[in-house]
Amino acid sequence: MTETKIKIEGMMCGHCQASVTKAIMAVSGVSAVSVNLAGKEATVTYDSKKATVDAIKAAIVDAGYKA
Ligand SMILES: [Cu+2]
Repeated sequence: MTETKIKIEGMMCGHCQASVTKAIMAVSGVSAVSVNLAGKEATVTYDSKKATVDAIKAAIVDAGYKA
């Protein structure tokens, strides 16, 4: 498993945090997500054989935020 931190812009409240968490968890190969609202950062644990940072970032952008 690989752990990476991704900077996220545009989260304003707990709802945004939940949306981003859900979007990242939906990426195939992601096993854990911890979104820090105040720190504007997500810590993502994923299987590098199945998921890529680019795919995770794309999911964040699709959810309406900037990665
Ligand atoms: Cu919000």
